[in-house]
Amino acid sequence: MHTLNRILQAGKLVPALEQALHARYSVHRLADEPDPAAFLVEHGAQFDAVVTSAAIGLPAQHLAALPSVKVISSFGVGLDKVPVEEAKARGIAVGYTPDVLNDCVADTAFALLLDVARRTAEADRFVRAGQWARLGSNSFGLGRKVSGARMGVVGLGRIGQTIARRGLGFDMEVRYHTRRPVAGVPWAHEPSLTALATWCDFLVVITSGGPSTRHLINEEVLNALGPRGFLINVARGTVVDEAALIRALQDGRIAGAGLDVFESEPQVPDALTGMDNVVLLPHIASATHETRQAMGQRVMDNLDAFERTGQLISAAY
Ligand code: A2R
Repeated sequence: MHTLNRILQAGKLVPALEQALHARYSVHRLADEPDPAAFLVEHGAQFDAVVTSAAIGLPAQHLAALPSVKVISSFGVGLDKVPVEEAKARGIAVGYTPDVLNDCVADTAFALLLDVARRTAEADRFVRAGQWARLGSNSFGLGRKVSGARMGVVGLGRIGQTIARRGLGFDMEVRYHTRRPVAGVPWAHEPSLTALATWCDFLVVITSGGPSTRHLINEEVLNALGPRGFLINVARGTVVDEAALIRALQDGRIAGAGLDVFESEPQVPDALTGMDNVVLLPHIASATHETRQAMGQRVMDNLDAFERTGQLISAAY
């Protein structure tokens, strides 16, 4: 038994999770403190668990001020803001919520892909602005066919494989790039990211974030994607060199982009908001009632399992 007496809530959580957490445990919200760092210096030792999210994470210096913490339970699959290495070095368990969001993130990748290719958001703006009535039939122009196109998936983990399977329903040809080929999948591995970008019509990015994937999608990859190629990013904003992407879009060196994530969220560069061939979402890939509920449940189940067995259902290492 690892009874959790006092939990530190690192930041804002979805209401249902916050409610469940506070109903079950004695929880303190760090966000209520005017000076969180000073609070942790004085009171850090009383907490034996931290609950956070992929968006908020936990600064390593905060973890350093929490000497009694035994477990961190994070809402989300991204670990780029969670100090996993520091936790591991101290034997602190790190829980997260993989798998339960695969479908919704994959659906969002396709929502972006279909939207940017068939120009549905742009067409909606066209109708609302009265342009259809003013300019008449066929005035909107043409989009790009999705069915049967070539999709390159960058990152073929849990979500990447779900996206690749969606491609089958659209009769797409699918190939992927990862550092190591994935055994037992029906799609061809492309060891060169540039070669994958050259080959495909849609390059869908779904790697993990963090330093190892920073600016993986750079000028060279975008040039390889070419003026008929579209970039979709549902991974992390840091994976794409945003300045290079803007230049490529401005020069017409790629056809368009569908983005759920950005380098400095929630800031989106004005250069992007002014373009009609980009679709911009406010990081909502997993944001459905069903999936957010399941993610919150996994945060609670991880804590519960840790209390009962010392093990997590979904452990980050
Ligand atoms: O390279 P590998 O064999 O470790 O494959 C992983 C791939 N990946 C990379 N691919 C190419 N170049 C890299 N530098 C690189 N680093 C990682 O990303 C693996 O195929 C994939 C990550 O898969 P999972 O760990 O299963 O993550 P999941 O659940 O699919 O979520 C992906 C990301 C999250 O980390 C959040 O940032 C976002 O989706 O929501």
